[in-house]
This record gives sequence, structure tokens and C-alpha cells, in this order.
Amino acid sequence: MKAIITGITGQDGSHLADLLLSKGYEVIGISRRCSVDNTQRIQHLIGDPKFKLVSGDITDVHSLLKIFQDNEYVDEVYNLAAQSHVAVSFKQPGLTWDITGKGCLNVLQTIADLKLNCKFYQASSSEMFGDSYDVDTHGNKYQDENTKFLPQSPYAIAKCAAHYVTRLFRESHGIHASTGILFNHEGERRGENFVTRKITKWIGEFVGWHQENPTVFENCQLTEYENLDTDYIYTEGKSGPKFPKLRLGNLEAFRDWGYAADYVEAMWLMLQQEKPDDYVICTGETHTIKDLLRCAFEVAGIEDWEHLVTIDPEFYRPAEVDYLRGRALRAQEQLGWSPTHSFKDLVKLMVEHDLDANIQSTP
Ligand code: NAP
Ligand code: F7E
Repeated sequence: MKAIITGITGQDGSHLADLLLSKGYEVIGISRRCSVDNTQRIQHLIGDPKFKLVSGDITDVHSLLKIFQDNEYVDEVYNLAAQSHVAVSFKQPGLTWDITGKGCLNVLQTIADLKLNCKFYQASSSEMFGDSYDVDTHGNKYQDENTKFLPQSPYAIAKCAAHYVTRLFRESHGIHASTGILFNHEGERRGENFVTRKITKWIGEFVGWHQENPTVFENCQLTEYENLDTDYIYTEGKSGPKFPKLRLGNLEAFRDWGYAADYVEAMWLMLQQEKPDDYVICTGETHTIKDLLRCAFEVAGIEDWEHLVTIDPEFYRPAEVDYLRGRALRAQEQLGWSPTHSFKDLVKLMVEHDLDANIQSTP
């Protein structure tokens, strides 16, 4: 079996490549040119005879044509490439549209033009639901495949367009094209500007700094200096060593967070089905950013965490998605998929990873 993955250098691309290689696939990853190395997450795969990186960009149809002509016997194509940051999409809406929206059309049209006989996966997103939800018999809000889309950002609008393009190619070109409407999924490879990783990375670095400056807690300086400076944590007055506080935006939004390695398994399962379909992939649990902070600081053994966090309007979005909690009944029934990591497992895994990266082990 041979698969092409766009977005190979991203969080999901790297986990999916691991999964497919473990199943004996040959994997071709499309990566774009960057001024600095972007292969951190796939370093361990470079040199594997079944893994190949090719240069391309999903906004450049010429590059896609060449790659697909060179690989006409590909079995599966996973379109994971995107400008995937919601806040960035408000600042770069045109670029987000070109990559996250039109990029999907470019890939599918290339497959159709070359009459390739391959299955296709599109990375759709729970962000497409935006402000929309349904209510279950217990009065709880949720989203599933029947919930209408009400996108709240340029990113979500581009994802809706790509979602409908995928359905169109399924219906009009007869391509085995499925979409995974994935809720937030995270892990040790998560980009550092998404809220989960931003928090766990900060905790790792703070605990590492604290190890070198142990007087921080002993002298109770956190409370004492809280009103003097909202930006830094000090040890011995303002002249002593200092560490920047964790700066965050809206802490009240609810998200349904799962583990990325679980979710790429669902992508693969979708392409093993006889018929293509759309599937919601989620845990069914929902928590606020504040819950996440509480849980992450608890894993690190820090009780008095409120002093360490400061609210910065810079991280508020022009429009917010307030509540996401998925219901993955179709995936459970048709794919036999369910998540193996709970919210607590995920937070523990991420905090421990970032603590390990920052704490000096005593000889
Ligand atoms: P990610 O870490 O941000 O990775 C995005 C990937 O897309 C990177 O490899 C990036 O390459 C690549 N890319 C960006 N622009 C490109 C272009 N013009 N041509 C080719 N490649 C390009 O995202 P992720 O978390 O792995 O998510 C994977 C997909 O699932 C995305 O489509 C995302 O929107 C979607 N999704 C993610 C989540 C989630 O919670 N993670 C949930 C629902 C849907 P560089 O390394 O060069 O930047
Ligand atoms: O924000 C709030 C923010 O950027 C989560 C992408 O993978 O999942 C992801 O999109 C929440 C939002 O993820 C900060 O306002 C507070 O309410 O981690 P995030 P996201 O926007 O949910 C979906 C499913 C995707 O498809 C996307 O590709 O956290 N928040 N303070 C913050 N968020 C960030 N990034 N940074 C903060 O400082």
C-alpha cells in the first residue's frame, strides 16, 4: 500500500506517517520549502526506505500535478495541510482561504484530472460548527454529523468550503472521499501556539527555572509582588531573577480535547470502509481552558497557580467558539473507533513530556 500525506511536517502528518509505516505502507510526504528546518516531528523517519519526502505546496497545482503523475499508483491520499491556527486566520484570511480552502480543491481536482483510483481523506474540523449545537435528552449540548455549521472564523469558513468540495467530488466524480470532522486533538507534538501546548510548555520551562531559583516559593514572593508587576514572577525583589508570567486570552471557552495519535487511527479506518462518509471524531468530554490550567498545574504539583497567569487581551479573538463537545456515535458504530486517552490522561502526558524536557535530573 502506498499513501500520500500533505501536511506531513505537522502534528497529525507525523503521527499518521508513524501509523501507516507501522502497517507496512510506503509513505510519500509533501513538504513545502521553509527558511528554517521544518522536519522536527519527522526526523525519526528520515532514512526509512519506505518513507520519502517530496517538495510541493497545495496552493501550487503544478507541484501537485508532478507529484501525482510520479505516483499514479497511490492507494490513499490524506489532505492534512492547512493554515490551521484560528487566531492567525483573522490576521491572514486570504492566505488561510488559499491553503485551507482552495488547497483541498487543488488536490481533489488533480486526482480527478489524472483519473487516479485512490481514496481521499479531508481534515475537516469541529470549528465548522462555530456557535451551533444540538441538545440531548438530558439537556446537554453536543455536535455530531447532523449539527448545522455556523463558522465563526476565516479558518472555519475555509474548512467548510473544503468539506463541501470533498462531498462534491464524492457525489459528482465518484471518488472515495471521506471527511473527518475532528475535535481538538493534542499531544507532545502539538504546535507551541495552541493553548494546550502553550500551557504545558510554559509549566515545563517555569519548573526548570524554579529548580535553578528555588527561593521563589520559599519566600512567598509570588503573592507579595503580584500587584507590583503583572508581567513577571520575581525571586528577590525586582532586581532578582525574573520569569515571564503565562499570558493567555479567554479562559471560559469549552473544548473537547483528545490525543492526536488516537485520532489518526480514525483517519485510516475511514479509508478502509467500503463507502466514503463524514465522521465526527471526539472524546465526548468538554472542559474550559481554566479546567485545563487547573489540571496541568496539578500534574506539576503547583497549587497556587492563579498568580502565575495573566490575562492579555492580545489573545482574545474577534469572534470566539464558546462550546464544543462532540458525539462520535457513527465512528463508534461504523469504524469501531473510540479514544484511548481521557482529558486527564492527555494533560498528564503533555505536562510530563514538557517537564522531562526542562528539568535537570539529579545524578
Ligand atoms: P499543523 O500541525 O498546523 O500542521 C499543518 C501542516 O500543513 C504542516 O505540515 C504545514 O507545513 C502544512 N502546510 C501549511 N501550508 C501548506 C501549504 N501551502 N502547502 C503544503 N503544506 C502546507 O496542523 P495539525 O494539528 O497537524 O492538523 C492537521 C490538519 O487537521 C489540518 O488541516 C488542521 O486544520 C486539521 N484539524 C486539526 C485539528 C487539531 O486539533 N489538531 C482539529 C481539526 C482539524 P509547515 O510545517 O511547513 O508549516
Ligand atoms: O484555542 C483559547 C482560545 O488555538 C483553544 C486548531 O487545531 O482546534 C484548534 O483550534 C481555545 C480558544 O485551538 C489562548 O480563544 C485562550 O477558545 O488551542 P486553540 P482552537 O482555536 O480550538 C480546532 C478543532 C482546529 O481545527 C484548529 O486547526 O483556547 N485561548 N488563551 C487561547 N488560544 C491560544 N491559541 N492561545 C492563547 O493564549
